[in-house]
Amino acid sequence: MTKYNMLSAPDFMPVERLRDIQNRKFLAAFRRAYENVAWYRELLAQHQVDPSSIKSLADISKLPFIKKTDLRDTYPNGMLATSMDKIIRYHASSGTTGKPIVVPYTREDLDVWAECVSRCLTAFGLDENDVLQVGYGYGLFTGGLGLHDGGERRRCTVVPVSGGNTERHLMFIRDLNVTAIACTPSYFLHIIDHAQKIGFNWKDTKLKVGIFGAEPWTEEMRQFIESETGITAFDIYGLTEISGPGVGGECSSHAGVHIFEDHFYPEIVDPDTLEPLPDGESGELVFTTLDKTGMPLIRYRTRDITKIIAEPCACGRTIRRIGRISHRSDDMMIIRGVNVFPGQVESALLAVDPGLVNYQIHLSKGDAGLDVIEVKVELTREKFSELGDNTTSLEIFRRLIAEKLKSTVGINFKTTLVEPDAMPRSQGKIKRIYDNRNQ
Ligand code: DLL
Repeated sequence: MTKYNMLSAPDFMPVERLRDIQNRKFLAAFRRAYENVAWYRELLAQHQVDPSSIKSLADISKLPFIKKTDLRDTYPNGMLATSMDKIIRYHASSGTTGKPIVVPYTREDLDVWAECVSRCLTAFGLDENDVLQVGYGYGLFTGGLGLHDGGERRRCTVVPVSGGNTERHLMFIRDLNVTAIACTPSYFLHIIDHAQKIGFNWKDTKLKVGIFGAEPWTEEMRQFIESETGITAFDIYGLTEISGPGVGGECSSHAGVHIFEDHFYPEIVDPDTLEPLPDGESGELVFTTLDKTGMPLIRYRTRDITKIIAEPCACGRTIRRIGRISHRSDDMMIIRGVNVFPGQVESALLAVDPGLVNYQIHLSKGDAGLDVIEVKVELTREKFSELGDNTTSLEIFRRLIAEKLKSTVGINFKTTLVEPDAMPRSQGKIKRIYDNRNQ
C-alpha cells in the first residue's frame, strides 16, 4: 500500500489543481443554489447582485452572506435545493432559543460527509485494524452518526455506545480492545474522572487516540487528557449546517485543523464590517459548500472566530488549516469594557493546576449595576485532601487562582472554590457560561 491511501489523496494535491477544482465546483454550487432556492434568488435581488456577474471564485466577495437566523426564518425546508424524494436524512442543531436549524441531506451529501470523516481518521493514523468507540450522541446531533459513518467508511470496527453510560464506555474500551474514542472533550474528562474513581488503569487498554470536538477546548486541556491517559488527542471540527463533524480535522503535527477545502470553501471576514480578511488574520469563519445538493450554502457565517493558516504543513497536506476556534462570536463576554473568552479562563486555571478542569463562569449585575464575573472552580480530589480542612491554605490557593485569572485576562474575577464532584458532568456539549445579567 502507498503511504497515503486513495481516500486521503485529495489532501495532498497540488494547490493549483485544488484551486481549479474549487473554482469549477463553486460555479456549479452557486448555480444550484440560485436555480433551486427561491429564497436565495430573493436575497441576491435584495443585494442587487446580477448572477451573471459571478464568473469565478474571485467574484465570491460580491455575494451576500447567509446567517444562522436565515436558516431559522426559513425553517424547515425553505433552503431545500432538491426534491424531497432525494432527501434521505435530516439532522438538526438545537441552539438555545427559537426554532432549531434543520438540515436535509441527499445520498451524495452523506457520502461527502463520510468521506471527510474518513479522511480525518486517516490523518489520526486509524485504519481497518482500529476499533473506534463513538461517545458522541446519536440522533439529530451530527456527532454520533457522523463519526459512525466515517468510521465504517474507514473500515474501522465501530462501537456505537453514544453519549452517557460511562461505566459501559470504560468496560468496552478494555474488553473490546478499543483503540480510538470520539466524544466531546468535556465528556472525556468525565470518563477520566470516573476511571480514577473506580481504579481503572489506562495502561490495561489499547486506547491510543481521542477524537475531540463539538466544543472549544484548549492546548492545556489536551496536555491534561494526554498525560492522564497516555493517548494522543486530536481536534475535529464541524457544524451541522455545513455537514457535521469532519469539516476539518488535525493531522499528527497538531498545528491547526485542516479544512477539506475541496468540499467546503473557507473565508475569514471581519465580523463587524464583513470585509474579507487575508490569510493569517483572525475573524469570522465563513463557508461555501462546494458539493452539497440538499441544502447548499453560499458564504454561510459560522460565528466561529479563527484564522486561516496558509503556510505549508509539516505533514505535507496542501489543504489549508484553521487555528483553534478561539471562541464563538456569541461566547465573547464584554466585562467592564474588556473582551473575555472562555478559553482564557480555562488556560489560566489549568496553568495553576492541570486538574482544574471543572469550572463554570457566572455573569451577574453587581451593586452599582456593573457586570460581575465569577469563576467557580471545582477542587480536584488530591487538592481537597491536601487542603480541605485548612481554611488558610484554601484561601491562599483561591487567591493564587484569582491572581492568575487577573494577569491572564486583565480584570478582577470573583473566584469561588467548590468541593470535588459538586458540579454537574456533561455527556455532550458542556455549558460553561451562565449569564444572569438580565435577571
Ligand atoms: O458540534 C458537529 C461536531 C460533532 C463537530 C462532533 C465535532 C465533533 P453543531 O452542534 O452544529 O455541530 O455545533 C457546531 O460547535 O460552530 C463551533 O462553535 C463548535 N465546534 C465544533 N467543533 C469544534 C471544535 C457539531 N473542534 C459548533 N473546537 C461550531 C471548537 C467547535 N468548537
